[in-house]
Amino acid sequence: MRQHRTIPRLRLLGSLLLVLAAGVAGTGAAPDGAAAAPAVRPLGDIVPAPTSVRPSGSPYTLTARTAIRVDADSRAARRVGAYLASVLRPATGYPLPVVDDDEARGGIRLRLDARGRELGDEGYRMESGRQGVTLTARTPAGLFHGVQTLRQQLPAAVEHDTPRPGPWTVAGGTITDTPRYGYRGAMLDVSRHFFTVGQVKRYIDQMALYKINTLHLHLSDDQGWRIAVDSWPRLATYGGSTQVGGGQGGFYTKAQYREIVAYAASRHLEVVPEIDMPGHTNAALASYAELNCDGVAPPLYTGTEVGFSSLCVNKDVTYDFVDDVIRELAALTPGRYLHIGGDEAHSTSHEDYVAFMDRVQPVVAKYGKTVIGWHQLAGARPAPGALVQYWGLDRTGDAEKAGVARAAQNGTGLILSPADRLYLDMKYTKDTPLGLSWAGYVEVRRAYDWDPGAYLPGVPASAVRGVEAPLWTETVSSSAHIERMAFPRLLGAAELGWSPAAAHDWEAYRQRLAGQGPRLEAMGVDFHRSPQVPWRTE
Ligand code: NGO
Repeated sequence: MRQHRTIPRLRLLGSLLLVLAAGVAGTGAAPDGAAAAPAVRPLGDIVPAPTSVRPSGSPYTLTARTAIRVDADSRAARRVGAYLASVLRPATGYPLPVVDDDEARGGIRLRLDARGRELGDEGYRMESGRQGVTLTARTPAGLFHGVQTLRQQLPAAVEHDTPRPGPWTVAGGTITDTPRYGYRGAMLDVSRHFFTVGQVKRYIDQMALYKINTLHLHLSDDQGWRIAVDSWPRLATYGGSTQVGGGQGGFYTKAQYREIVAYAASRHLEVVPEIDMPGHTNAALASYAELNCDGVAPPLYTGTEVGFSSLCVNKDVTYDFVDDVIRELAALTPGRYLHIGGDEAHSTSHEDYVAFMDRVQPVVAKYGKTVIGWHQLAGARPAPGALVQYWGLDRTGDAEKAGVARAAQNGTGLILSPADRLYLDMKYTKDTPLGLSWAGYVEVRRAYDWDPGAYLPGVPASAVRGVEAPLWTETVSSSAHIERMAFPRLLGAAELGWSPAAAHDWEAYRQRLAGQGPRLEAMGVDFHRSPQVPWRTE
């Protein structure tokens, strides 16, 4: 109910504030009226849309004396404070010391308060007024998401890495905000093209700004194996030695992989590693002849066909291999999930596929992890607690959709990644230079304008655990490419995952999205300037 009341109010007050903000701009004008100060961004004019927004009172303006105050005994709050300072210091040029709560007054206060039940595991409240801004959350993740809101309420110029003039003003009022779904993911395919630790970190930072909390890494496929496995070393050293188009590929050492996981954790993202099987395994089959039914290793593969490779389902060594790989990967994974792929096993019979999944899923459980599989797993016997990731499209047959719905009715959780909505590798239009188009063209509106809660017929709403935007990289080979395809569509996925269904509104969304243009620019992100969005300048 609360959502139904607050959202229309948000819009109304939003427009009111735009008018007010114009007034504020007027007061900053030079005598000749030439140089207007920048307007204050209306409270709630952010992505994803918050649950509840109540503008009131005066704005807060950061100064060179602003401190970031944290509870004296909370290292977790201090870490979030240090992160906030590192985000705000370069553009403001202010020192922004992180201090114990009682050492300063006013300014920015970060409070962890275990009693705020209504804020859940990831929610926060932001209260701002003349004296300062207070963020309250039950968990460090909630505080961190609150920090992203505070950041987006500041002018876009705050994203620059060199000093800008300001002023750095946050509108007054209260935002109370909790996510719709606990799983809000983005996937990066590091197999078709390899991406360095630095490139992955850059993408993680961009995800965090929009409250995405899961990074799914597609670590193996026909074209490359990207994670070191001590018990089967050639997987990485040989299987990782090329990529689509024949480039040199690469792989993560265990230390590098841990670095990615730790960096993601510092941004409150959980990493979900995927080893795709039994199909999409040419890199592994090329590395070890014994994994092939005929005992002959195929050559490495650098094309973009799918569905031609399969592990040998009837050989025992296959399960030694799977056990070793899952054991070593689980040991690198503090997160709950291990993704075992299972898509497009066109070279495996249905019977073999089911038998394979019956043997492999318990191995994931044995090493303490929960299975995620692409939705073809629904056609086998998903293990108790398993999640399936739906990647079908509008034209997917009813029988396939019904199979997924049946699994959901039987307790299997769903992550929604419809290819004709959330695949970030689909072209925006026929003129998009990068990307594929097998699922059609996916412009910004199409990516955003659907409801995950009512998407698949017959699926109980409680089965939907969230959404994920996959970026397959057959045509994507640099950070600039990633950003061209992910932005701005990733923001739509983030909003579908976070914001209440009652806030879903294309008109309102495209206005807020327009305000993210200058922010992405300031971050050096060269995004797709969709004509569907009235991009702003600041
Ligand atoms: C499919 C296929 C991938 C491709 C991708 C390209 C899934 C789950 N399997 O999605 O191998 O890279 O399409 O869009």
